[in-house]
Amino acid sequence: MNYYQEEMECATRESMRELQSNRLVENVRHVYDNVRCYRKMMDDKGVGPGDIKSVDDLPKLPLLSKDDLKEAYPYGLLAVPLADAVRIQSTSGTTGKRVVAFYTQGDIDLWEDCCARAIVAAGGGKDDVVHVCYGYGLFTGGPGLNGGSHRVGSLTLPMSSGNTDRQIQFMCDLDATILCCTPSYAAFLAETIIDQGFRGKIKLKAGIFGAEAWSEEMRRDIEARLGIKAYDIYGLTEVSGPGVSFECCEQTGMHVNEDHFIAEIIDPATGEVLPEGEQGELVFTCITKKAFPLLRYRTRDICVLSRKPCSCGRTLVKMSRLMGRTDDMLIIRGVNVFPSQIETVLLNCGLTPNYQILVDRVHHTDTFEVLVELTPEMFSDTIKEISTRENELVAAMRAMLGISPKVTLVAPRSLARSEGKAVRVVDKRKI
Ligand code: DLL
Repeated sequence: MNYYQEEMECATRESMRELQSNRLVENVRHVYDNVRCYRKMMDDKGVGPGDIKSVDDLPKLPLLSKDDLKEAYPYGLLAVPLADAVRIQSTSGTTGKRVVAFYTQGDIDLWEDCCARAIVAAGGGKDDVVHVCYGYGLFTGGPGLNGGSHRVGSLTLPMSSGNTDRQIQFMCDLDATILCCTPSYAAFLAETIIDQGFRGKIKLKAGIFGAEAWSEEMRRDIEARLGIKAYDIYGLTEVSGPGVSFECCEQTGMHVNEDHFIAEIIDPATGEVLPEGEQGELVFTCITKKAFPLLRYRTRDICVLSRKPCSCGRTLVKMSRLMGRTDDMLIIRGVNVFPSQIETVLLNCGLTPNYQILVDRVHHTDTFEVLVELTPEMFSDTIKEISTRENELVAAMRAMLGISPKVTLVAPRSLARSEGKAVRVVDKRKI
């Protein structure tokens, strides 16, 4: 079994808790002393740094939300002198609000270590050629995996996103073995590689895909098309970037790098901490970062934590695949709908994960339509066959969601492809 930092990845529960407690006490003091707005939040809650003696005291600290970050923009949460900060990264702004995160050189080093753990867990080593087509620049995907790949000593291809033909040419010519990109771009690359007859020329063995939700069915589909093992990777700009957690060979959830980030699950409505195994909102506390060390940050991501022993030998707690976000959950005619549920239905019915959800409100009633691409093989079906297929999809979606959308099958390749995160939902009700 390969580990990048075995001592941390396979630590006993007791030693990890002790390490976390020591680091927590130190970082709470650091934040209290250096971040005025969080000090005020602690003072308002009547809690001081002296009240935090171990991980058990974590729930005493106030929760921090994205709105707090917005209010503190740009420098309000910077916890070190500007002279010690060496870089910023920023969110893609999918919810319309940008967040700027700061890093010291030490913060970047530990972030790259986290990404290196993910690459090694996916079977990467010095002899590998790591093809990174996450975006570079403000987005954390490219810089994070690039840095991790350097740490591992792999040959790194800093491709960034875009120019699919060039991506495929480099992948073939340089014998890339590990592909890093969003799952939707991996699916598009797979489609193009097969169409252009390059399937026999690629040497990929693994993919490290994250930054957006994807289903188990989509994983199996990409694995089969590219002949690889596909690993999930999770992270968010506010907490550093990719590598907050990563998947191992068991592929049953992502190990959280607990020596750097403490994970909790809370009830999104009440803020109460939920017991292990219950589904709720993921909250992170950074215990090693210095420039932007968020404490009890609400991610809005919904998942479950599990400490069930893992066959890979890692003892780091595992978070499940995300079940959605508290803010991408659509409420259509009063029913909760997550895009991931629709994706599962499509893949179960033999379709591709190329779809778009259109929601609108007409005469005070929500309209709900799903555009779904036909596969090239289905495109030659008769109108009757296509209409039967639409009806089957409506029934399968009704069974999964409890409400029926209008399903419209469209021509293969007619929905826009994304090189980064895919746009799955067009909700006109908000406009
Ligand atoms: O997406 C960081 C990243 C880059 C992760 C590359 C993995 C790979 P943000 O742009 O700040 O950062 O978006 C963070 O994306 O709160 C989740 O909602 C979502 N997300 C990230 N990874 C996953 C994943 C990067 N594996 C937000 N599965 C997070 C589902 C994910 N959603």
